[in-house]
Amino acid sequence: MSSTHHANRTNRVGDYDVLIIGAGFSGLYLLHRLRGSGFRVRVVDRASDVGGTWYWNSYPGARCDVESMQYAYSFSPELEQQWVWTEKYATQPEILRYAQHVAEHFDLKRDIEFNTTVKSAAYDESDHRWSIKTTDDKTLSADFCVMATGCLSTINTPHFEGLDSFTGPIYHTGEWPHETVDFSEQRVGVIGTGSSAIQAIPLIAEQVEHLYVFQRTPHYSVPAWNRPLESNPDTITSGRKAYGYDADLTIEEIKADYAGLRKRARRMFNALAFIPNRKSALEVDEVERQAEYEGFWQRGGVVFLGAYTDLATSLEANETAAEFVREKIRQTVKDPLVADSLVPTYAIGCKRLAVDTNYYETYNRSNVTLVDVSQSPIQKITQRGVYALNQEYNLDALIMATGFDAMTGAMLRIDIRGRDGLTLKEKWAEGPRGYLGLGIAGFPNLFMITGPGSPSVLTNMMQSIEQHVDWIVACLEHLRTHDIEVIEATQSAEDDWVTHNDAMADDHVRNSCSSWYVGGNIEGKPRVFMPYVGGFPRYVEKCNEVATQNYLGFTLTT
Ligand code: N01
Repeated sequence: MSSTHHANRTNRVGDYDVLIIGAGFSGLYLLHRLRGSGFRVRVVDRASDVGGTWYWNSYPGARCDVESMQYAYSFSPELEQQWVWTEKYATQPEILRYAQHVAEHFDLKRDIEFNTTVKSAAYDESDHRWSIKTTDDKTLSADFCVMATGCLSTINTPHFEGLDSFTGPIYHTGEWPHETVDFSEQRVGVIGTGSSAIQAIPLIAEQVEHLYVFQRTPHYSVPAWNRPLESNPDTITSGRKAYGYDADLTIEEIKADYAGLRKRARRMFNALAFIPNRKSALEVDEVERQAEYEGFWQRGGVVFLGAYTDLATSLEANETAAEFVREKIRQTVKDPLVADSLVPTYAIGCKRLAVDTNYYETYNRSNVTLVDVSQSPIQKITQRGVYALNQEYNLDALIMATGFDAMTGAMLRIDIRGRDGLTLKEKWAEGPRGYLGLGIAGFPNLFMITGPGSPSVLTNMMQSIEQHVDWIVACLEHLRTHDIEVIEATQSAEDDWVTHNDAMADDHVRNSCSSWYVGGNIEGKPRVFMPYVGGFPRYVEKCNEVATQNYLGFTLTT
């Protein structure tokens, strides 16, 4: 650090107080905060610009499924007032412009190295420093290293026999080209029907000659009812207002008390301001239940799962909501056989609920074919297309909407070595282990932002990112003030946290199917429920308690 004990090496080129890997929303905010606090910081990112996930996921239809007024930083009231979101759910280009605006406004780019991929990160016990090596053989070192690598940033391309033989272009939604891809008059195949596919399919279907969707598991989706953000309070319908949702406040109303909205959000399980129903789905009769689900359906968005308190905790309660959505699918999709294939049987919200515009309606188009590979997997990819159900589907282009090696992939693709040469790969062989999703025993002076074991992907990521960054900055300031060189999670604190996590997730509805939350989409990945399912407020309380008790569960060494 730039204080006393490391003063002799602070002027060496490539030496910093803190290295941050990733220039997405985590890395940007952390850089801003640490620089403001006098730390010497360097950020590296493999992309050629800021934005992280919003840089890479530029496929048609990509948007955030958290409302734009809430999916924005809260740390700067000036930024909150200045930026104008144009739609209820912002598009990927608009979010990327926001990230670029933040980088410009706070002059962040001068401390970021783009087009720089980290291949290894090693802790040197002799001088308590991290040293990272990049693929272009550059070395950077620092007292602390922070993995701001994102939860969904390592794409998953499943192994299909013959994939290399396909003669047309293959795209992945998670690494989409930045130039416009024109599919007009083409036969296009999409493999996968998760959130990315659900956003892309309706738009691609409008362009192509024919779209073939290869579906292994159907996904639940609720409507977005996306709309321009009105700035005139009078245009909000009284019905929606009466429902009392924060989402239906106008821009002016929110900006008049943005802090209030954030405060309400932080009290919520998923760090999203909305008004949930406080009843159990099982304590009301069928008529009331249907009316409530209809109200949430008409409101749209992921908060559908807030229609009752027990949709995430009781499979019986969950089934009532699941059946409501299944019925909506049956009503929307005209061909009953196609509708049957699109109806999921598992619990709703177990895989992350998708939010769509015209997804199910798209299957009523004559140029869209659903290929149900649930009973018999895709056999191979040929030169000309996809071979499935003993038939070749001839394609001009193939889209992999096959998701990510979530939560651990981005860290494990870097060769991370901690104390005694322990590799993270070895440490996480049976699944990720860490303390609060912030620190890892055996890996001193290394922090994660929204790592496994924190609520992260189950919450509004912006709130979780800010909470982690604020915690880490306060921690580093504390270490500097007290001349502490090394901080490391203790084995017992980590074990207790992992046990607590597992116990919370044990009977949870989200743990009742296969999904990327449990690594189920990656062959050979150990099944562990990775995000913390105990909710944002409880988690924050624990983090604050740890900090106020002199970083309880961490050893601090001067
Ligand atoms: O990925 P997914 P995604 N053969 O893993 C299928 C966030 N996100 O990119 O379910 C055939 O959900 C797989 O099938 P199955 C959001 O958190 C946010 O869509 O494993 N199919 C599934 O259908 C989301 O949850 C937004 O049986 C194969 C699909 O590929 C997360 O990113 C927008 C297969 C993958 O779905 C990931 O979403 C988009 C195979 N071998 C995404 N392997 C926002 O709005 C996999 N599949 C913010």
